[in-house]
Formats: sequence, C-alpha cells, structure tokens
Amino acid sequence: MVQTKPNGAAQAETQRSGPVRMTPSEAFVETLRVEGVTFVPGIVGSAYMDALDLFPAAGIRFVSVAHEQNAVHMADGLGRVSGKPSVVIAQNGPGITNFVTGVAAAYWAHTPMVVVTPAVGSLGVGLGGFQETEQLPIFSRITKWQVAVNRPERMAELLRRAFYIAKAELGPVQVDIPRDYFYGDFFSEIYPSLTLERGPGNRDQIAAAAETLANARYPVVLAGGGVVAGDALAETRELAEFLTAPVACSYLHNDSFPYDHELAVGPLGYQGSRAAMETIALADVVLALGSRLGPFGTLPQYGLEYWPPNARIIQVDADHRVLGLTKRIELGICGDAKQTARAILERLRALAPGRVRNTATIRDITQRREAWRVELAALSSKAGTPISPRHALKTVAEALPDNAIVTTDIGNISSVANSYLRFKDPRRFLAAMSFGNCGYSYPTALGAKLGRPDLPVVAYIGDGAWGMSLAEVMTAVRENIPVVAIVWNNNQWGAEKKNQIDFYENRFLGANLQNPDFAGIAREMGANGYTIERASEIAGTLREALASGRPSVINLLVDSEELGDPFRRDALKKPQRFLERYAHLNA
Ligand SMILES: Cc1ncc(C[n+]2csc(CCOP(=O)(O)OP(=O)(O)O)c2C)c(N)n1
Ligand SMILES: [Mg+2]
Repeated sequence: MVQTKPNGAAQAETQRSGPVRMTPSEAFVETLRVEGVTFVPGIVGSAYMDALDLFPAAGIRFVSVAHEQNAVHMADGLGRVSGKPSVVIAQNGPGITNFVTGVAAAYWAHTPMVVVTPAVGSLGVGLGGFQETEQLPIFSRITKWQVAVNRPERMAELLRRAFYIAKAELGPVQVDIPRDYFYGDFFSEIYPSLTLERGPGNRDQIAAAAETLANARYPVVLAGGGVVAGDALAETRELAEFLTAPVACSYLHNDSFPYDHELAVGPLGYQGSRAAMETIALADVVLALGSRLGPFGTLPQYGLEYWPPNARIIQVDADHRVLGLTKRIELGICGDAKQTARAILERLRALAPGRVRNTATIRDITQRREAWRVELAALSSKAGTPISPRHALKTVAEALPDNAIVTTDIGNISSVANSYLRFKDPRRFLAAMSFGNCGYSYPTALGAKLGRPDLPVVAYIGDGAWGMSLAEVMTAVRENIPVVAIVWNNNQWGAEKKNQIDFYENRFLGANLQNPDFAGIAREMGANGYTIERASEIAGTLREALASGRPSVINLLVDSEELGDPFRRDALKKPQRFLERYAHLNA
C-alpha cells in the first residue's frame, strides 16, 4: 500500500494564497527554499547566475569547489547523512560533464539528490555555439528520473517533481534547464514536494515470513542499506531480539546495526567480519532487510564460501526491481524496511507469544566474535617502522570518537578498513559504494560535515586517490569545513599493484608513485598538515587534528610491502600470450 503525504513544511506552505508573479530564477530558489535546501555545492557559472544571485536571500549557501565531480560527492555526503535530497549545480557543457563520475557514485550509493544541469540556451540548441552537449543522454543510466524544463513557467512544478522522485526512489534525478529559461516572468505557486510513505508490503507475505522465521532453526538477519535509509534500526533490533537472531551488516553498511549489541556479528563482504561469515553460513533462514544482496557483497572471503546455499531467503526491499535479482529467494517482499520489520514482528508475537531468548545462540556468536577479535588483533599487531597499515587501521579505529562519521575511498588500505570500522549509529559510514571510484571519500566527507557539523568527520584516502582530491583542501579551508583527512601513504596505487604482484610477476606498470610532501602542501593551502612515521603518534595526532576545529591532513607513512588480498581476485586470470613478441610475458 502506498500513500503520499505532504512533508512538514508543506502544511504551512499550502496556506499560501495561489500563484504570484515571479521570475523562473525566483521559482527555482523558492522551490529549493521550501524543500529545506541550505547548501548547494558547485562552481560558479553564467548559465545560472541569475538564480545564484538570489541564494543568500533565500538562505542557501553556495559552496564553491575546485572540481565539479567533487561538488557532486559533497552533495552525496550531505544527502547520505541527512537522508534528504541534496542539490548540486554547475555551468552547462564542461561543468556538467565533470559531474558524471559523482552522479554514478551517488546512483549506486542510493543517495537522494537533485542534479541541476543548466543547458545551452533554447534558441542555440544544435548550433554548436559554446559549451554545448546533449546533457540528458549522458546521465540517462545513472539517474532515477530526468526532465528538461520545456517552458520557464514549469520551473517550480518540474523541480518539485524532481524532489519527490529523488526521495521516493532514493537516487539522483536530473533537471536540465536551458539557460535562457531562468529569465522572464509569470504567475507561479510554490509549495513543497510530497513524500512517499511506503507500507509493509503484502499481508500474506508478511504472515508467511513470520511463519518461516518462527519455525527456523537458526534464523539470521542481514541488515542492509535500507535499514539505514529507512530509519529501521529500532524495528530491526526488536525483531532480532525476539528471534534471538544474529544480525550481520551487508557489505559497506557497517552502520546498519550497532556493533556493541549482543546479536551483532559485523559486516559481510571483502575484509569483513569472519564471525559474520561463519554465522550466516549456519543459517537455515536469512531475513535480508533492505538489501539488494549485491553480488560483490557475498563473494568468498578468507577462503570461506560462507553464503548458505540452501537457506530459505526472505528479502525485503522498497525497490521491487532488486527482489530476487542476485539470489533465488523464497519470499520477496516489496516494502519499507521499518514498516515490514514491524509487521513481521507483530505477526511473530501473535504466533509465538512465549518465545524465550535463545542463550545457546548468544553464547555461540559471542565465541565467534571473540575468536575474530583475537585473530584481527594478531593480524594488526606488527609494531615498528615503517608502520604496518593494519596496525595503523586498528589504532585509528580505536582512537576515533564513538560518534564519528567515517568516509572511505577505494584502495587496498581503505578496503581493509572494513575489518576495523565499527559504528553504534546509522548514517555514520559513507564508503564509496558499488561504483567504486577512487577520489570519493574526501569530498564526500566535506559534504557530510556540512550536514552534521556537530559530529567529527574523518576521511580515509590512499595516496594515489589523494591526487584526485587534494585540491579540495582549498575548498575546506575557504569554506571552513573542518574535516580530518587521513592519507594512507604507501607510495603506490597499492590495490592495483597487488594485482601485478599476484598475477603479473611483479611487472609494475603505473603502480608506483612519487609523492610530494602532502602535509606541507596542506599547510600551504591553509590547513593543518601532519606527517606521521611512528605508530605511537597516531592517536595523539588524530585527537589534536579533531580538536583543532580546522581542516586537517594527516600524511600517514605506511609500509608499502603489506597489502591485503586483491579486491578482484574473482575477476582476474593469469596472463596467456600467443604472439612471439609477448611470449616472455606468459604466466
Ligand atoms: C577513478 C578510479 N580510477 C582507477 C581505479 C582503479 N583503482 C582501484 S584501487 C586503485 C589504487 C588505489 O591506490 P591508493 O589510493 O594509493 O590506495 P592503496 O591501494 O595504495 O591503499 C586504483 C587505481 C578506480 N577504482 N577508480
Ligand atoms: Mg597507495
């Protein structure tokens, strides 16, 4: 069952008298205003300057960045910590093509976002005048919805629609606006978008799910991103407690269940928790709550084929398209994670009123968690210089405040961080999700800090990826966004180098780096810059950087020899060559 209701501010706004005279630029900023938008990252451009000029009066802070890709990542961080659509804007043509990677990343992170793409003027379309490219096809496969404003009078209406769909479908939507359509005047009405309220899904399926779970021998809950996005933690916890079901977090959603809960077993997937894997391997019923069961998130790890092939799977997701997509499931419930968890629990309470806590399960997962803790501690115990990345990952994780937001990049060390990062609350872990682009974490952290200035925000980035991000330190300084960046500096594109070690007999091509002094550069840009060579300095420096209230870069020099398992072992093969010229390169 699907219902719609106006969001909070809408009640007040609907009291307003009907259409009033305004320009499209006014309709544009007024719509942002009533949607509660307070930040818009981008780079200044003539294409939308008439609207930009109104931002301060509308209470909107324009956050000027160094590269438009990073404006989108910033909006991504903001959207992910707030759960509300963020907005990003840039100049038509090159400003907009610079958006592409950021939008693709947000699409796979399920981030609600309105991507505003001012376009070439309507009278110039097709003439190749200046900064012209067709901007809709470029984003067609990485947005949930697209619209071109085809008449200036429709500015508010179409923009409002974009907000509605960004919220309802959780992803980027695009509003393309010919630059001449910011001018003119007409009568328009401004009011906020509706918010889709989803229900718990089909009643018979809820009953069947409750029945299956009540009779399960070893039910396990897999809490996915939908638990975070759907604000379903309390319901997930209650349901798991009722069943005494261990709860695993899906890959890179380490914040979907509190690590210190007695039923928490940690995250699945690359460098995840062995305890989670060993636990889910035993399940006869898996309740996947708010998860698309992404194929990458259940690949074998630590030599374990842990996904239980014969388990009965109940998958709950708000997006019907992901049900049964990657695994054969028994029940696919299209519903809101929160509403569905609550409905299943109500039904279970009626079915099994006298159900008691299963102390054997608690004992059993406590042991597995402890074994993993001991194993991880041993893996992370290497002292001395150069600093072992794992030792540093453990030290940083232990020094992080409990309420910190952490963003991670793509790279060997950032990915191994998955073993160490633990969260008590949702919306704290912003990893580069399935799109897997280097250069994600720092600008995303800047956006997260804008959205949650009350929380410490720390970004993990490899030194290679830092080359893509470091210009935004200027942004952090200018805009006063005190994020702490930890640059895991191993002088290499480590994740790819590891593939050359394992598959290409140490023929290093493009893998070695020669880095400048990242701390010095940061200081030059006006931030704090620290270089760390000894593990004993890590915790103190991190605390100092966080306490400084200033943008900070920690250049953490780590051992280049220590590299985690290759990320894509599943997709690589030993080389085979037939031509004489390449014969010596055979495996
Ligand atoms: C935009 C982009 N370019 C290239 C890649 C391929 N890639 C994946 S991991 C990686 C190496 C990352 O190196 P670094 O940031 O130094 O981290 P490390 O692996 O050394 O920890 C590269 C190049 C990618 N994922 N994204
Ligand atoms: Mg590196």
